[in-house]
Amino acid sequence: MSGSTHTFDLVVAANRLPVDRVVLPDGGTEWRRSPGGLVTAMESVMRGREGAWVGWAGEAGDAPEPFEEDGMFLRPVPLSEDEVAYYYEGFANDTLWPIYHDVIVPATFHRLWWTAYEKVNRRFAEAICDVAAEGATVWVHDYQLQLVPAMVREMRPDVRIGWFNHIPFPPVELFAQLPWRRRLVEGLLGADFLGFQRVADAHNFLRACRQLLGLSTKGETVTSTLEDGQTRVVRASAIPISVDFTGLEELSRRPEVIQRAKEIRESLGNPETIFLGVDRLDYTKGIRHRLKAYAELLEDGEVSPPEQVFMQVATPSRERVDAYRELREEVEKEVGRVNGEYGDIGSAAVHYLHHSYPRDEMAAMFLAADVLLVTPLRDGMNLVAKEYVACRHDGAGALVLSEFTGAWHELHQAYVCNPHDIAGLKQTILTAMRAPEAERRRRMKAMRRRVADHDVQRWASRFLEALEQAPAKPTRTPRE
Ligand code: ADQ
Repeated sequence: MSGSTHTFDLVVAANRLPVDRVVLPDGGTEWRRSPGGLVTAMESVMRGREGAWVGWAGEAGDAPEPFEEDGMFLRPVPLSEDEVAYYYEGFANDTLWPIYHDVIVPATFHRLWWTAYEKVNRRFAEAICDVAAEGATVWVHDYQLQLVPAMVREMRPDVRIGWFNHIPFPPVELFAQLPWRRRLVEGLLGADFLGFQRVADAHNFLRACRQLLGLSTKGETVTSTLEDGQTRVVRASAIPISVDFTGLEELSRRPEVIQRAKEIRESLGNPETIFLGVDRLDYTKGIRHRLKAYAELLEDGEVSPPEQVFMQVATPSRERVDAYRELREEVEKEVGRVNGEYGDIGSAAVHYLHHSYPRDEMAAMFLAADVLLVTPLRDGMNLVAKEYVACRHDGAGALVLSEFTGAWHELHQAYVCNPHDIAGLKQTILTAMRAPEAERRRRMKAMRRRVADHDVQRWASRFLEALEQAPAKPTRTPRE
């Protein structure tokens, strides 16, 4: 903290704060650090720096007073009930999310939602400016806050602004559907550096600048002319996110986690093969396609319980948005049908778990699973795939991975699939299941090397380095 003004050299802004309010058995409440990868990554870059985090605390209504948690200054941003409905569930999750994920479900356009999005983005920008020290570095995250870079720049030309997109950036033909497309691009162009998961995402953004705003681009940079006639150059590059490899590996080596993995296998009847799916219950994750392929394999007699068992963990998500409610109903109906048809007493074909789990339980599931099925129709990265690889310190396990994930661009040794091609997906699942142990180990070893080398700490430091040097191309670090 610099003096009594409470300003910081590094300010991170994301829709959510990195903590959740938990109610204790005695009725009291406390803040608990959320276990996500972003928080871990930020921990490593905030260590030794004076850092603040601006975000929503997760409950509608008044925001708690700013507070400190584990050496990080947290500045809550309030959202009213209507703003949660219009800005968050509406514009972010029912307009932008479908457009940015190939319109797997149709996007909804409401001018009222847009107005709330603008208003909330402005509130975030003001909160950032409040806590940013002179010349601070501001790192804005994700599609909920695309107007924030330009708003902060207008108020605080002294700070450096970076933005990272955790989800895909859509092809211009889809992005162009948005009535507010120009405003979104202009919002982002307030940044010095824009980070994307894949090279294709950065290219899609640059193309939107050219085609929709008539701006000129060169390599990874786009140049815009300001009102005073001066030009600004912004760099847009791929900096793929990752996981805390060392932390996950350590966790999965713990004797109690290894023991728990054994118990999971036992409670499933020690099958020959455990297939696992772990996803937020989201239509982008291809859960329906996966279930369809698995149901057909059961029908074909290629897999059957108790020798093969499929465990699908589906985290509850966005349950107030219609498309998510419908997805949950469909998935649960299909699981019921498949179990009714192919399960037996004490031997279900599909184990469906609609819960959130602590990190150690997730690590035990990863260790217990012979084949992880990651079949999204579109996914910015997919951290589950990398977490699985990081947890397999035993070198075993196989990964079936959709070519429509960012992770596929790094994990080429996975068993690749196109989830739309059900026949192909079935074949890939069988190939992964039947592959010789040596081949599976060889593939896992290569993938582990990749994730160990490109972990989340490295992602964060690469992003900050690119931001510091933008619009110039960052000089390569010795590890690259
Ligand atoms: P998500 O769409 O949420 O993230 P993903 O990358 O898979 O997708 O991250 C999900 C996280 O939640 C993982 O860390 C996973 O372990 C955890 N998780 C899932 N189910 C869980 C459960 N039942 N209990 C506990 N934890 C669970 C968005 C983008 C992705 C991008 C990330 C990060 O959509 O494409 O990879 O941000 O940039």
